[in-house]
Order: sequence, then structure tokens, then C-alpha cells
Amino acid sequence: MPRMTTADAAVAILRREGVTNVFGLPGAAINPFYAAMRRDGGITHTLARHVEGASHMAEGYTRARSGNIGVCAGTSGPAGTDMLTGLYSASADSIPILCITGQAPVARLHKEDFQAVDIAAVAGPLTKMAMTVLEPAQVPGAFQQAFHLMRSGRPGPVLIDLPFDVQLAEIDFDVDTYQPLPVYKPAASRAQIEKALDMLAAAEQPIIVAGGGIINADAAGLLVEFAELVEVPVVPTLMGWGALPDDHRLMAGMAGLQTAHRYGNATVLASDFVLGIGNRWANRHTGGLATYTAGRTFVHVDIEPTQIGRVFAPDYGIVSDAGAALRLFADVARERREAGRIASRSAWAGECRQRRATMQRRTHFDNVPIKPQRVYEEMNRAFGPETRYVTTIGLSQIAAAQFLHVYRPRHWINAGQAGPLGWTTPAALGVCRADPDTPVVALSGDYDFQFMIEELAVGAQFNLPYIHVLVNNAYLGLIRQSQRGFDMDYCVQLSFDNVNAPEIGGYGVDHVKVAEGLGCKALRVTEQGEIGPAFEDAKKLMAEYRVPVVVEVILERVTNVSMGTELDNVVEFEDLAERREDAPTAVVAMLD
Ligand SMILES: Cc1ncc(C[n+]2csc(CCOP(=O)(O)OP(=O)(O)O)c2C)c(N)n1
Ligand SMILES: [Mg+2]
Repeated sequence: MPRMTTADAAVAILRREGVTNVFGLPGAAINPFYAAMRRDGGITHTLARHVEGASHMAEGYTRARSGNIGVCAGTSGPAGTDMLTGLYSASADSIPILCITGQAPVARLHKEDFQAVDIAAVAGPLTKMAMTVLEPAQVPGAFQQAFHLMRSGRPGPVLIDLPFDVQLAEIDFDVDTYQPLPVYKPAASRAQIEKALDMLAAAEQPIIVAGGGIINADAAGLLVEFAELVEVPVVPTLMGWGALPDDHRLMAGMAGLQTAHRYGNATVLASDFVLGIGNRWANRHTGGLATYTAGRTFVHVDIEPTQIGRVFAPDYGIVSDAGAALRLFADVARERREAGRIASRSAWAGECRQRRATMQRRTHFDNVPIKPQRVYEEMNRAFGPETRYVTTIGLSQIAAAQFLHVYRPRHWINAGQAGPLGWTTPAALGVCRADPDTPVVALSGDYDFQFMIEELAVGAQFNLPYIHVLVNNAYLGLIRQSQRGFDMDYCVQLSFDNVNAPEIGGYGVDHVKVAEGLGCKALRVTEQGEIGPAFEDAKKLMAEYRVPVVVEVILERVTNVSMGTELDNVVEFEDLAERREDAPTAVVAMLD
């Protein structure tokens, strides 16, 4: 039997489970694992500048490509605690990542050793398994179980904590006969699908709410097929956006309090039946439940049994992987269609399209300083359907969801539930690592950008080119807007007179200089006519230098973005589109 250190066994298992990339930052307590990676030679390591960044890179890496599992690694103590935010954001969005930490030697764990923290206990609620491996012979099993758990049922992260002496201990381990454990994914039965389709058939105005579970299951094609067979409009959730192309005739718009369209909310409110697949009734999607559920019948399909009924009791629940359910939904719907048993929905689907054609928000403003809406209009012009967008939270993210277009699954990469500031830059770098051939456009507000700005150096060092659109209002904009309810503007200003950059007129940080200092290229625009040309210049710079290129757009300081507390009372702050020229890049323009 081959004899090796547990660290060598761990790396061998990573390879057998398909891992080719690790994002991390070494420290003394994880050096044996790094030594094993070095001996193996088959893993590309990306050195983060902050360990939290490594965890978000791992998330971006997973989210970009089906089957990927991002791995982040760090030393004992603060490295593990730094990565907690990545574990939270991954678990909240059902994203598998593996976090590997070093730890103090077993015999000293209880002695308040240098950088010894009980990371497994701390990470417990954020993971599907968090384990400090105390017995060397358990290491292979811990890794095998980690991959099984990350891929089974509702996907999510795992943390494995390896004491220093455990990493160095030798065990007998045969890599050649190692096998990943089978993955557990519940599947709907035919009787369940028939029943759900009967309920749908009884409805007059049905919709499908398509969640991120469909993207996790790689089932976007099946969703489109099923929706077309039953001719039912689709409302994607924020995590499901891209499962149905934005220019599809059954795309009814997103619904919710913030990241939503006016026509999406109106269609949900006009519906009488909702088939939710792989979604979790997020509160930013539903708003108040009384409004959301009144007069509607609900069927909920989810891979995790305890998700059914968590937010409200559906009329009928099915425990199933979204892909397995959609395959059967499509099969049964096809049979019914061929038997002439599917009623035409063209009147209702046409009504939803009509709402889309008439309920657009205005994007075409010529103001200087620039209004944010105009930036998204220019992004729609400059970036094609192949673009992968990456963003996290803020007015910038909310407006992006209202105005940008997404045409493919995994092309809207967003920390939907956790919304951790600083996520965008490292997540975008992880996306670039996962798929260097697809153009990546990240979007940040000024504060999200500053939060983990050091990670730009990682993009410069490892030649991970992407375009980072930075919309600068010199404000914690979303919080400024939410403070209107408290009648205050308190601790949300990011503006100051920069003694080194008087030319930026009180907007505070000179992002161009910082980005350049970190090895990236950067452009700043202040007038709307410069935005489009700057995006074209950025594409050229990216191709020439192979580094991240920042395009900073100086915005007007205060723009309130549409939002509310109920689907039927989202407040509009700007003029609505009345003519085609008011929203020239709205997808509806391409529909008719
Ligand atoms: C770690 C963390 N702290 C606080 C928040 C709350 N928060 C959400 S958006 C936001 C302001 C973001 O400002 P900016 O990135 O400039 O975006 P803007 O809203 O101005 O577009 C804050 C503080 C958060 N999401 N994450
Ligand atoms: Mg801001």
C-alpha cells in the first residue's frame, strides 16, 4: 500500500475529484498542505491579497461553470475567520466551495496556542460539514465525504481543518482505487409531476418562478423546453436570472422589492398560480407574504425537503432536483400536448408581453453629472449576450438587475442572499479563472470597489483580465436611500477633498491612481458621451495588457432607485419610459 502524508493524500483526492485550482494564502500552519500541492504540481494556485478574497474567488469559480468546486485555503486562526464570509455567502446561495484551513497541533488545541481557534465550531452554521480532523487516518474519508456533501441535495460549502501534525502524519492510502462517493439527488415521481400539471392546467393565469436551483442543476434548457410546451410565462429569481434568455417571448420579468421590473411585479400580481422551481421565496423577491400569496395557488419544487413550507405553506410541495423535475415536467407536458390536452395560453402570455412593452423604466438621460440609468443603457450597447456580469450589493446592483440584460445561465453572477461588500472583485477573478474565454464585466459601487480593492493586484499578477465598471456616487448609496426613512444622511458620505487629486472635485478616493498602483489599467469618465468610447477603449486595453481594466463613471451624488416593501407599492423616483427613445436598449425593442 502506498504510504504518504495525509496532506499528500488530501491533494491526491482533490485531483481525483476534479480540482485544478486553489485560491489561497499560505501560513505556517498550512505549509505541509502547500508542500503537498507543490509536490503534486497539478494544481494552479492563485495567491489572494486577503483571505476573504480567496473565499469569494472560490465562489466565483464554482458559480461560473457547471461541475466546478472552488477551493480556498488558508492557515490557522485569522485565515479561517476571514473566510467565514465566503462560507456564509456560498451557503446562502447554495454554492459548493471547499475551505481548507491549517490548525495548531492536536495536543495543543486546548492550550490557547498561537492562532488556534475552534474554526469548525465557528463555521458550523455556515457549512454542510465543518470538521477538525484529529485522526490522520480519517483525512481521506473527510475529503471524500466533503465532496459527497457539497454535491448532494442542496449544494453548499464544507470546511476541513487540518492540524499541523495531522497534515504531516503518514498513512497508507491507495489513490488509484479512490472513487468519489455517489451523489444523492432526490427526483420527483411521475404522479407528483402529473398532479402539479393538473393544478397548472386548472389555472387561468399561471407563471413559473425559476430559481437558482435550475442553474445549479444545469437545467436551463429543460426550463425553456417546458415553459414553451405549456406556454407559461417565466419569472426568474435573482439567482435564476439567465435560465431563460431575456429576449425570450415567455420572459415575464423579475419580481421583487428591488432587483425587479415593473412588468414582472405586475405579472405576479395578475397571476393566479405559481409553480416555483428551485427557488426559496426570498423576501427580496416576495415582499410582504400577504400581498404575494393572496388569491394564488402555489406549487413548490425544491431539492431540500425542509425548504418546502419554510417561508409559507405551498398548496403542494415536491422534493426534487430541479433538473429531474423539469425533465419529467417536459416529458409529461409533451405527451399531453401531443394528445391535445394542453390549453392555449396565448392570451395570457400576450398580456404579459404587453405589460413588458408598456411598463419600462426610463434609461435615456443626458444629465451631467451622469445618472446611473444611462450607464446601464451604455453597458447594454457595449457588452453582448456572451458577457458574464459579476456584482454583489448596493444601488449599483439593484439598478443593474433592473436595466441590464442576461441571456445565458451563469452569466449573472451575484451574491444574492448575503450581499457582502467587497465580493465583486475577488468573485470576478474566480470567474475569470474558471472561464478565461468568456468576457467578464464586473460592476461595483465605489464602496464595494474599495472594500477589497487590493484583490485587483491578483488580477494584474496572474493576468486575469476583465472590465470593472465602477459607478461612483461617493456615497453608501443604498444606505443613504434607506436612511430617508429615518430622515437622516448619517455616516454614509464617502466624499472628501483628496489633497492629491483636487481634479476629482470632492469625490474622495482617486480610484484610477489606486487601480494603476495595483497594476491595472483604469479610465475615468464624467460625461455621458464618453461612456461608450471608454468601454471600447477598455476592451482594447484588456486585450493588450491582459490585466483588469477599471472604467470609473462619476455619477450624480444622489439618485434614488425604484424600490418598496410590497410588490404593489414599489416607489418610482424617476420619469418612466413613454417612448422607445426613453429606453432604447430595453429588450422589448427587440421583441416587436
Ligand atoms: C459587509 C457589509 N457591510 C454593510 C453592508 C450594507 N450595505 C449594503 S449596500 C451598502 C452601500 C454600498 O455602497 P456602494 O458600494 O458605493 O454602492 P451604491 O449603493 O452607492 O451604488 C452598504 C453599506 C453590506 N452589504 N455588507
Ligand atoms: Mg456608492
